[in-house]
Amino acid sequence: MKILNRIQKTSFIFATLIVLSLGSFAQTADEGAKLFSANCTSCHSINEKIVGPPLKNVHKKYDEAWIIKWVKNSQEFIKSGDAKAVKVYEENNKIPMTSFATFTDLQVKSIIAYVKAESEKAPVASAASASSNVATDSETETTDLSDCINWLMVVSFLLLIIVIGLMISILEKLGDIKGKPSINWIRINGFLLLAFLILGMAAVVWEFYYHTKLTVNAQTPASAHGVIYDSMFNITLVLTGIMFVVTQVLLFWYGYRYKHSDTRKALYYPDNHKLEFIWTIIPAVVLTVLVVRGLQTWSAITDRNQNDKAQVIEVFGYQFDWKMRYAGADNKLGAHDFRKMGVWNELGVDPNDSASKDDIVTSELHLKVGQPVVLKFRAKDVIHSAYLPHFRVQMNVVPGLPTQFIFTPTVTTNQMREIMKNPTFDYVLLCNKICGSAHYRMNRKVIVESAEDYYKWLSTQPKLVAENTATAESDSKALATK
Ligand code: HEC
Ligand SMILES: [Cu+2]
Repeated sequence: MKILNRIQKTSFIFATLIVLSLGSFAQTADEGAKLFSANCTSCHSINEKIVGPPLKNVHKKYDEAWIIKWVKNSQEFIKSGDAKAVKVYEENNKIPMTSFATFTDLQVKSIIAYVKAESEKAPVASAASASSNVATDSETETTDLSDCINWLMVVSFLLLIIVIGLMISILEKLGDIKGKPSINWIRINGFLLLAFLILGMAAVVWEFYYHTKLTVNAQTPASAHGVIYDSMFNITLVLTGIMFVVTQVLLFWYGYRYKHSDTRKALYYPDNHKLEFIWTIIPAVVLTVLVVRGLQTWSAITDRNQNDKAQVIEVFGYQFDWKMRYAGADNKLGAHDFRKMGVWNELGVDPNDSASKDDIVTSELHLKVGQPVVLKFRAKDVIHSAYLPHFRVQMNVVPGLPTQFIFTPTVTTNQMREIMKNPTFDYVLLCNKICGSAHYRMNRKVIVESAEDYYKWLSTQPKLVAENTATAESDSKALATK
């Protein structure tokens, strides 16, 4: 009995340990997922090559200590002459990887756990496709067959055109013999013009009906100025739309209605000053109204007098990601200098400037609802373009040329999720300028929330100077004294 009891107890302890360790494994992989998506996805994915190689099964390729060393500072590691490090570097055209010197060993381990978990997911999928081998085979067969059919169709289409061409030339020869044309080309062309008009207009209506609702402009704007912006867009669309319909109908209808006729002579009508005056003045007035309204809106949106009320956030663009810098309690961004950019200090913030002491750098853009915000843009390498489609915000991000955009977000992420009936919806910050091979990776989440939630989140983010640059400073001092 005693022995049984003991076995029961030990197995209970074992079970608890297993559950706990599994739990903590899941947790580290979870933490790793977050770190990975915030720091690595601009260059890496599990299965495809982006800037760096795919990381699938990288935990099998190297031991943990090697990966930790690599992630913390790959350049130093390569310089130290490690054979494996030099090899990856050379295989990847010597593109330097960002160093993550601030990561703890545990953080890198959690990323490895995540990569491991993701790597192990993939074989399951391929096993599934292996078991359905039969299906895959028949699938390739059908594609082969449909390839064949496609070619047959192309050939028969060409043959058809040749046959029609031959028939037409026979008909024309017949007409020559009879002395009277057997095909009335003028009539055919007239009807083709009319058909083109009707089909074209139907296509326009279809396109508007099906695709407009898929564009971001069909959604409620999430900023104060977005409402004016949308109304201007719609007014322009309606005016140009009316002009489009009127001119196209006239163009094609006249082509059909007044086609050549042997019984009618064209009227000679060289000019009419009154008419020309009217069709110059009306578009000129309409365009002036549109342009003036546009100018007014633009100067309201870019009014620098709003600066005092607005919260300052820096948006830093580089190949291929974004970083945000929050000005902290003083609402002043610390000075920056490209010469200070480095492993510890990606944004080149000057740690000696008192305004940088409370600056915070993050990978997500968090905004307070109803609070005017001025985004100050800075680029590290090439021209990028910050695009926040839901807020109707877009601004070039140019190296050496500060740009900014002031706006007020009015709809929180949660409210927008309800409006769109999509519980996973998120606002985005995109790059809208093709800036290099991984341009499409410049895609970061934007979260609009209450001031309360915002401060709660901000308080969990590390301060830039205290955490990173201070260490960098002491490091460089240590180096200098060496
Ligand atoms: C700026 C782009 C960039 C970022 C960001 C980046 N890497 Fe890399 N990584 C590379 C490149 C490029 C290589 C290939 C080696 C080289 O050229 O330096 C590489 C190689 C690696 C390797 C070796 C892969 C192999 O197959 O040998 C590992 C592991 C790795 N990176 C992990 C990470 C992790 C983890 C992160 C995020 C914390 C990260 N990288 C972020 C660009 C990047
Ligand atoms: Cu870009």
